[in-house]
Amino acid sequence: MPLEGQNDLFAEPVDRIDWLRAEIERHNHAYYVLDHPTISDAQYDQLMRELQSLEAAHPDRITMDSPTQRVGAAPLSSFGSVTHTVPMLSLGNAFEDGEVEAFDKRVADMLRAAGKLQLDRSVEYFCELKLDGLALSLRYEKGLLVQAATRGDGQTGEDVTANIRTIKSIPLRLKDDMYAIPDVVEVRGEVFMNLSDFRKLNEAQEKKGEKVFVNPRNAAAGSLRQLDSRITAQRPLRFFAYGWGEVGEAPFSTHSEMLDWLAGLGMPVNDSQHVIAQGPSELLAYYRMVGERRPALPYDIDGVVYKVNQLEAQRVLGFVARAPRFAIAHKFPAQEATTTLLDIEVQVGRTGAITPVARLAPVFVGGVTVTNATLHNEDEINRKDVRIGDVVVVRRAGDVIPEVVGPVLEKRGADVKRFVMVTACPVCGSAIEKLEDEAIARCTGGLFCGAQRKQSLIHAVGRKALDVEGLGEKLVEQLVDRGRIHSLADLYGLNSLELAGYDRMGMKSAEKLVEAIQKSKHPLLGRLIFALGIRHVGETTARDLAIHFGSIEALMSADLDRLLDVPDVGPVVAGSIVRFFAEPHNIEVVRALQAQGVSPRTEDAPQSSGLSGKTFVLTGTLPVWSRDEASEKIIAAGGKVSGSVSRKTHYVVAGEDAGSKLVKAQELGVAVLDEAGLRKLLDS
Ligand code: 9MJ
Repeated sequence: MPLEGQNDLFAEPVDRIDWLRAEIERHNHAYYVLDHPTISDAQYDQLMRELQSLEAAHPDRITMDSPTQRVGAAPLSSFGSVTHTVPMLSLGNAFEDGEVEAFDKRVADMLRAAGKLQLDRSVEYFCELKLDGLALSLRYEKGLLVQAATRGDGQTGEDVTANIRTIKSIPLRLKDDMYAIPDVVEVRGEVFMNLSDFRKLNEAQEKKGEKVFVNPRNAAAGSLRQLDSRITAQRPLRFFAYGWGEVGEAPFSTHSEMLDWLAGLGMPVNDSQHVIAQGPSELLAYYRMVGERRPALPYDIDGVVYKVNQLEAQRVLGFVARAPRFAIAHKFPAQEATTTLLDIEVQVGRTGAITPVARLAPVFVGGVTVTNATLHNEDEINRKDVRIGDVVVVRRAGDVIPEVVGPVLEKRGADVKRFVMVTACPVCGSAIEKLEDEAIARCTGGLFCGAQRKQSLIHAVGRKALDVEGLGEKLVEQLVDRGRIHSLADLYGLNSLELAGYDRMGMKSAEKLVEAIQKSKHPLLGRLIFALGIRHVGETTARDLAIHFGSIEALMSADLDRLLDVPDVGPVVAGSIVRFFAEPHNIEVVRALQAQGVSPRTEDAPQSSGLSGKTFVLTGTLPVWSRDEASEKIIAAGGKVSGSVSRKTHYVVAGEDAGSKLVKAQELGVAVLDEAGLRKLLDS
């Protein structure tokens, strides 16, 4: 009998079980699909524990759609096979603009011939991202998830149901509050892993001494094909739906409506970055826009997909072989490729850091031909077990420096050689030192080392420092190699006549360069401090120091305590500055610059505004500004930009695809703004 009062509803544990299940899945949906948590982790755990104990007391009530069943089950000996009732198609590919134009022409011609498109109209396409994951088909019967299968050869795939149940964003039961659910609903989409989750997973794997994965796709594939679903349950897999297979009665007539319908059933749908476009020029514009945003996306994509939006038109167009005629994948240049590691050489950087560099057989990756890639440091080479002669995976994403991801072990020959770290600087012969808590080995030669001298000069004349236009790396190298420049101050003694004698320098460009050098004599103080190349002093810190001390003399004579008074300067930075000015040759550089007439202008403190002292974190893709642009504007208005959200964060500015930083902000109650909100704040 129900008791009196508020608990009436749940007087029977059995009712409470149903309520808990619905409640937990509601929170799962809010957290994993909508990216908008509605309760704290602790409250969620409490609901889960209560459900577990009720189910333990009533084992007859345990059902497959209970959230308690998402933890994984006993290992399988092999995967069963599943015959797809509607084949799982793959997509035709286009790489060149011309192929996209040809695709659109084929589609338009066929639709016109069938009387489905007027002569003067363009075809309407739904354009979406092409996730670089694994295709999956989910089968729901009477709303309940009964089967999950990989694509396989398109006709027959593998039964991965036990693994898929552990993915919290995939509903175990479809939501029926918006639509009546057909008896059979097959949802198709992509299983993938976010880049940040992938990195965390690899760190954890490494700590446990287990296999690290070369990329998110491999990690997702390995996790999906685990016979032990308890392991899959620990892996941060995600899913986005983009299509359907067998569906009883389909209440939609366009691809775009179909996605809305799937979202209404509780399926995760990628609702960002898609557009409806008409005709080939809009398709190509979309491709280029996504290409620019690609490096900032939280997951890997390998292209975009154009799909004819009208389902009736799709039906008319039909299929060729195993691909639909109504859709095409427009691929980006691959960000990864394999090639042979010919040798490993070391380079000496500005601060003496010794970086091993891979010399590679030329390979086309990320849209360019790559012959060198960084290997970061010795530990990294050992960790990745990369050997000279190996076939290696090379990655170049966006404008990021190409890197060697790892060896292809199956292709390792018998004659590969391990890398041996140098014990003396290859440029100046000085000893190499490696501090205990640092991964990086360093040449101890300081400015005695030609390599460090060159790099210091390149840094000092760079855009963010003294900004000497027309003085490139090649010229600096020649000037140092010929002994013409020993330190920065020597730059101011150069004349156009001698400069004109250097490679690729005419009299005109030499004169222009001398003018640029003279112009750089009066930089802002912060830029001059940055130009000195003090370790741990980036452009922002240099500016803070300039504002705080007001002159180079005051900075040079500051002790540790005075330095620690500067906002945002901690012991590491302060120690580095004290050590820098304790070196007589660094003082000499400053004196020599002064003797050449270099005198900086004082730095204006940012105007006191609503933003001074406020810390911002930027996340996701903003509609108009890039994150760099937004950062610059915040800093110019006196605010600070940080990379991680904490209780000290004042605002999180979130764009599309904001992920964990936004969740954290919501958990901590940090104010969240969009770009428009930020603009308002800046304007006020
Ligand atoms: C991916 N991989 O994101 C399709 N895909 O459509 C999207 N794949 C697809 N669509 C039909 N967005 C077959 C495959």
